[in-house]
Amino acid sequence: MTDINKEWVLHHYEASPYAEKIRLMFGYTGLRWHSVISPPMPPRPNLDPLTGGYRRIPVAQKGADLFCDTALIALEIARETDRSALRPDSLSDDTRALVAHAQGDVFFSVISSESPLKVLASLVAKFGVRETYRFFKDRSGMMKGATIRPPSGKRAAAVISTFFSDMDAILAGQEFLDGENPGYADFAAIHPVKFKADFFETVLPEALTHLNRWYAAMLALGYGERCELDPADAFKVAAQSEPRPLPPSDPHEYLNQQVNIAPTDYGQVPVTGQLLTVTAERYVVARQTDDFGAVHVHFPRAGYAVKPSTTGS
Ligand SMILES: N[C@@H](CCC(=O)N[C@@H](CS)C(=O)NCC(=O)O)C(=O)O
Repeated sequence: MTDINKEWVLHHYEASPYAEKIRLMFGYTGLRWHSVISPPMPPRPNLDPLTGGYRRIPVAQKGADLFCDTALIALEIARETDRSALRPDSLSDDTRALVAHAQGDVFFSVISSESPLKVLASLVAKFGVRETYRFFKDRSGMMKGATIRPPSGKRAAAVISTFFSDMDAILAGQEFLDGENPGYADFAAIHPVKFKADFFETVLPEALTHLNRWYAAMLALGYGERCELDPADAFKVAAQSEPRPLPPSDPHEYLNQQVNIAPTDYGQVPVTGQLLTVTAERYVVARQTDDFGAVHVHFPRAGYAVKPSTTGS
């Protein structure tokens, strides 16, 4: 008999590339997980009450602990399954640069490398006209305050084709980016590739045989033991659980204060809570809620900024 309060819940939507990174990690590690489907854009009444408004997908939950950002979720999976190769900090300098490129310029170029008409046709086919309009409005709003400038047009097309051929060249000499077995880099690099293939229903260039072989091997990892869960049950899990014990904190100027924490790159919607713990790898804030009691929301240190808040949680 398993205890759902101690198992992974993933808040995601099927078409989310970053969620695919984690779903495949669940497949590789053979973990059992519960899937809660979120809408592809806010409002997310099934998730915001838990996180306090973090706007990106995916979010992982275990009991009354919420984990934002796939870098931190990967770290949790690596620790739980004793696979250090899944840790983001296990990468060599070269592979770290490849991952940053895959999840930055390549990820954003997937859409911007195609003609606006083709993008529109794909979106309308998936969402219908009304939702496509909402989607454009949402994503352009999300990118308004962004500190990154995604490539567009010809430059974006070149980013994609160069990335594919660079990957093919690396994979000519090794099974996976991490060597004989998949590691963090493989999961971080496959999601923009799959995004391109799925979104535009295209196949990878046939001549890139190593890339194709790796792509098939990665997808063959599957998604582990996935069980569907109603959002209300994920709420119950949080309400029935206490946040897990925290590691000792490093000193921090805002420790124990009410803070706003937000990504520094895009989707910078802040989460407000009491800053409980700061370690080399993460920030943890506590939110006191009427519906679930205390929940702890975890963020990676890298790519997130903390500021004092003047409002309550
Ligand atoms: N650094 C984040 C990036 C996540 C991200 O960009 N997710 C996309 C979906 S794949 C997103 O949240 N888009 C806006 C949205 O879904 O509201 C992570 O690793 O989790």
